[in-house]
Amino acid sequence: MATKDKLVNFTNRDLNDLKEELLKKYPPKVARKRAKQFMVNEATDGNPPEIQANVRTIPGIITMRGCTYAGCKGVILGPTRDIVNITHGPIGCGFYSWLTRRNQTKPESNDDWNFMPYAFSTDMSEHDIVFGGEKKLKQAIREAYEIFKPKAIAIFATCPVGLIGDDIHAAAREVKQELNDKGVDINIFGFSCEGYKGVSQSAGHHIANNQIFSHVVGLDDDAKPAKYSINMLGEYNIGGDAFVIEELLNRCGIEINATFSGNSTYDQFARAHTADLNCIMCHRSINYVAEMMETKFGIPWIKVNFLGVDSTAKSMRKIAQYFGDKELIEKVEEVIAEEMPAVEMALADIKPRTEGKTAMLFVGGSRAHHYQDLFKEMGMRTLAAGYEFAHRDDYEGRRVLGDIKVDADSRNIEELEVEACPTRFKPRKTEEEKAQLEAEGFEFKGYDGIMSDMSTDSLVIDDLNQYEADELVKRFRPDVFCAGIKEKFGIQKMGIPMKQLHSYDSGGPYAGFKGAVNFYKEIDRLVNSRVWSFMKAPWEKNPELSATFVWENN
Ligand code: CFM
Repeated sequence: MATKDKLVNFTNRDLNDLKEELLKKYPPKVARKRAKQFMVNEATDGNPPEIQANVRTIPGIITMRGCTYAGCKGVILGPTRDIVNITHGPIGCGFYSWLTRRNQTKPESNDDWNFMPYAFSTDMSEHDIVFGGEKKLKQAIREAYEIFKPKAIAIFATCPVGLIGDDIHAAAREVKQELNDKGVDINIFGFSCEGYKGVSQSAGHHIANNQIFSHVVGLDDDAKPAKYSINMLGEYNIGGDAFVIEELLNRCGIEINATFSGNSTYDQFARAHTADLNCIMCHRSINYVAEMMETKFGIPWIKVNFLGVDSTAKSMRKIAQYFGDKELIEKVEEVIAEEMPAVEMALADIKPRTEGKTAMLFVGGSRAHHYQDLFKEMGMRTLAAGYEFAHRDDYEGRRVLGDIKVDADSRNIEELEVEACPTRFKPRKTEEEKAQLEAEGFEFKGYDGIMSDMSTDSLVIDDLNQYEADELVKRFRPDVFCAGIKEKFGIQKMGIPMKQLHSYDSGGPYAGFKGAVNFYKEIDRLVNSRVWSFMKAPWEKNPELSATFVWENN
């Protein structure tokens, strides 16, 4: 690989030149579109540049994105252990979405079902596509009930289901009625999350949240929340992150009433409306639920981040400040103080080796941002970052929400009309209490985008593709590249360590204080190992071969 061109000590002019050079490879129309999604992070009037996001990937580009079904079934519903998730579609959709995300769960007893290791599919075949698959779907629901007797069954539509028009919602209603009539207490609902429905996974998150909100949240009015009861939204327990966060908060006396959806259960969703605060970790995937719960039940929401030591401490203090009790505020400080020595010891060891190293992060919707805190703590610089499917506010901050153009693809996804519940709406704080908190610097419903946290001489790129990823690696030779499994081996073959930030490879947890220490150690190991520099592609060992590798010579 050409290392002679490596960009070091570059200026924004160099970055703009690089952008121009890379875009030249595209046909003019494509280049014009990419130019709006590939930004040098230069601020004007203190504001980050406007980026185009959440629009269709240009055909022909090898995108890193997934599909709407993946966002709905895999991301949002995947981590809930006691709902039987049936994929209505060909077996491949069910198989490839089966346990591929490392969301962990911990059943509380032997009676506590965990359906996550199962793959439920209607296994549609040509006959069902031609003559309709509803009969088979209803049969599958009945069969799943007979065998497992779950509290709930969810049905997910794949692409062919939308194309042939099977009505999964009617099938769900019919079998639910049939079972309810027999005295069975079961909830059955469907998700019209066909893969093509939106431009990415993001549409699937929205569809999933709408249905969970409509069919489950608020069903259990008997739940008795603890004194300091919160819901954790947008934390999916990848590699055990949610376990670390829960343990940390429990030690402070804060109870997690429901998680959406790491280590979650059906009953948690049903009682979610009884908590006193919603904390949002990954805003991108779940802001809808927080907004709807605030309108319907009066629960305020705040943004939190448990990735990075400073962010973890800040989030814990913010929750304590919200409840405002001296006893809780002191307990939180005590727990932070207990955790800090191990963090300081780890940093003292690894920082001399990681300081000054560089990273690139391209992940779905919020990790490319959140993980920068951990790199900062190690003294590392983020050269380039971006999301697969986030929206403009995730880049530029919530202030741009009103300016986001609603296009046909977004209009395709239903927006629920939610009103205050006549009997259960209960504001958790009075307007005066909220104003008082805000006067103390407390922020409700607030988050800044990735851009304002990144240096002005970095690149921010939406929906990065294979060609651009390869070029970035060749030009910058970062010390570590963070993305997902699809990118992993291409990057490693170029001699650069690659860390999966979706699945964490086999590592984690990385959340909270203990997770931060794990992450520091892992990155130290990667950026200081020489193993990847021994990688030699066949054409490097034997230059005559290079003529056969057209992409290398273009
Ligand atoms: Fe939120 Fe996530 Fe992410 Fe995401 Fe995802 Fe994920 Fe992700 Mo993979 S919910 S947006 S849809 S933080 S699965 S746990 S790692 S792309 S950055």
